Amino acid sequence: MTVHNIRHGDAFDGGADAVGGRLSRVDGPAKITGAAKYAVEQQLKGLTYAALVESTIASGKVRAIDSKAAEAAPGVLKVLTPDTIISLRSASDWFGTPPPDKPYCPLARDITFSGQHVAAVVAETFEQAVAAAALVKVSYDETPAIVDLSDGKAGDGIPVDAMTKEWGDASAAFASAPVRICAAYNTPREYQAPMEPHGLIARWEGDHLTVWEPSQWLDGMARTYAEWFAVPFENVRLVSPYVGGGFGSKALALSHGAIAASAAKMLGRPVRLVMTRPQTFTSYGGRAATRQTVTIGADRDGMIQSIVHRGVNETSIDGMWVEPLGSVTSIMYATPNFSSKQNVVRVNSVVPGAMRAPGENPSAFGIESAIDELAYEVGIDPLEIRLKNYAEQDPHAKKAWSTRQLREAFAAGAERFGWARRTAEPRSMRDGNQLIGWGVAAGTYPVRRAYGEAMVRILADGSVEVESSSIDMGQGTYTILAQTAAETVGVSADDVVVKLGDSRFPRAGVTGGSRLAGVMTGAVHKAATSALDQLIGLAISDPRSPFHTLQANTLVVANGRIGSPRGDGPDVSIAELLKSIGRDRIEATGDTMPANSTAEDRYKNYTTIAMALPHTEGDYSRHSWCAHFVEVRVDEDFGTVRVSRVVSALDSGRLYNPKLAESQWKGGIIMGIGQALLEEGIVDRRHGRIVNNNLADYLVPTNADVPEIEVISVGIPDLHSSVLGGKGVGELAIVGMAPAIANAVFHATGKRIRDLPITLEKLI
Ligand code: MCN
Ligand code: MOS
Repeated sequence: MTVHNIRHGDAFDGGADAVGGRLSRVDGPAKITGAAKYAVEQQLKGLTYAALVESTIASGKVRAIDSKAAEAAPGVLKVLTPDTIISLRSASDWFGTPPPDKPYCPLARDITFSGQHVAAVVAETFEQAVAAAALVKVSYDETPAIVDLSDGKAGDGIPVDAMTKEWGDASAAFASAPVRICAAYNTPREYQAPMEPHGLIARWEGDHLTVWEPSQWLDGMARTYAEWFAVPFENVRLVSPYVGGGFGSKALALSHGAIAASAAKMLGRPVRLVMTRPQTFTSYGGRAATRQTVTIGADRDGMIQSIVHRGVNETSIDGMWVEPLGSVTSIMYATPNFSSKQNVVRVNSVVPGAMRAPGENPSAFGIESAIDELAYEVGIDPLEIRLKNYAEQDPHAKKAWSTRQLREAFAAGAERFGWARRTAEPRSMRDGNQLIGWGVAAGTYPVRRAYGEAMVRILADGSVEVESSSIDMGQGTYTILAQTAAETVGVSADDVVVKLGDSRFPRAGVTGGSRLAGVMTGAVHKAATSALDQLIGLAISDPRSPFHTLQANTLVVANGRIGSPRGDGPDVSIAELLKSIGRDRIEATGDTMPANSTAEDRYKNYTTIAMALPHTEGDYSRHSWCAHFVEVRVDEDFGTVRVSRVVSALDSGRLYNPKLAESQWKGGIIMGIGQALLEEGIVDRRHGRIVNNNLADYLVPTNADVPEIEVISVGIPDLHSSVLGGKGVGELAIVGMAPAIANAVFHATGKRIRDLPITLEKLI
């Protein structure tokens, strides 16, 4: 083919439409007008409705289920119990580990937590299903439950050796350090609380299953359904056009999905099953409760000599969730001696799960509180002590940072916040009876990388279509992929249609670990480049093309028109060109997989997390970074805490869309305010039940809790992290927010709160 060399993007200043532009959400109008149809809003012929029956005990066995009254209730089509539901096969986990060769039953006989699904009723209407579910009588043989981490029966737990990180001699260095800090930090169970509850519609046609379900991972969930029902992967289609928030909770196919799909198969009719709000607290796990001990040994100038860290998180009786508590502890500060170990403790709870920055979030609460304690102990400004102990390279991996604009983040944040005006003493700043506190903390999140795939199509009318089975749960995928395709091909973003959320589209890995934007902009860039190459190749070589006689070896596309880079010769629209060469489309599928990848590698890449590239792969350690500066006002009499000002400076590398990245960061900061001041799953110690299992009692921040938030981007392009130079955005900003607030509360009141949330009774 004729050589043509275009530095894509150079010829075309797309403004808001290009990568890096502040384009508003392209899915915004559909969402605001209600035109956006969410997964479970599909209207299907013959649709039936399921309702769940859940265990009322936390530990024991189901003795008997009496479903007679439910079966006789109006409209009831089927009552599913462990005895009547069809048998499924066990599915592999998200690493693709082969499953045990035993059947899987999503309805439990052995009860390991309160709220476990024990039966389900399917009826002609939702109301009939709910009414009949209330008639199912379940009797139990109850055994004592371990209600939470503080339960006397809980014990010390199981060591997770893979989490151990050690260098130097941390205990000896701690023992001989002139200044020693040692404190325990606790975080409670927290819940993702997405606005759209979990649920699905399942429909079988022969041995083909279609599942409409909000999802952070269509291909991974399709694999699980295929394995459960022993049908080929290709026979399962997942559809998830819009997702009303996930925050980590919608990445896996869960037992309620198995129940609905089983019911659909048994009845030969589509089944809809949607969680009630209380069920969203027990059908899957939120963030595990954690306990950490952080000890820091330092010299009198505040130089850290040793960090010893011990962490514990809760997991369930029969599942395993490890919340990596040493993740920030091991990289934030330079220390010659370090030791971090972790245990998990089994309690009678649903298995905890991923919630925005799993690991990094509680980890930062420990280390970023502890370093603040050290600052007061040695009498050094909390910002100063962080700079003093700045890690110039990854202290654990012993590798250079790909980029680390954390010093710049501290500087920019401090300047904007006015940190220099802070007086050092606790309780030294006030406004009437409001104690004012200023706190700082840092945050970080690793750059998780994986391979991506996308299809880009240039259509007869000159518009461009992008297809990917990745998803948009509010973070902006539709928009940034439109920008990437627009910039690469040389059209306006208005002329790009992005189609996501259907597993029939080119496959995509999990939307988790803040990786999707980097993965998918890379894949779309590649596919769009190849579509553009084809277009230009045809324009130059096709005898019917107006450019054929020019003997050009370079053409450019800008604003949807194609012409010579010098501006002489013909200038035609993409549509005119395609018409003249008799083509109705140009299509390219591109992926970023290594060239020698097999079909099996590809399947593994998209349906498991086994192929993800470690953030310390090669010569570099790759992370996003941030610094939060927070002002709180604490009422001296009532102990009420208000966050009154937040300035955060963040390094996510190059931003694909600053408007959306800022919105993501603000979302993380707001969630951090909730974590610091409001959120806590409360367990009834008699029954092991979550008491505040609704959004009236499980408090998340409202507008009144959220002050003006200023976010500053200090990132620079990081080509070690992604094709276009961006690092992760979605999870970064929640990391470090809770300790920044706790540190501000200490500055305001002189009280160090080491147990989240910081509620008023802890302050008075
Ligand atoms: N972005 C950018 N520049 C970059 C990277 C990202 O402008 N260098 C912007 C883009 O708008 C992109 C968004 O930030 O769409 C998020 O990108 P990324 O950090 O790659 O995160 P993912 O797309 O993988 O999204 C997942 C991430 C996670 S893991 C959680 S948890 C989370 C989060 O996103 N859940 C969310 N943000 C959420 N936002 C909403 N509204 N709802 C959720 O459930
Ligand atoms: Mo995010 S908790 O990795 O989905």
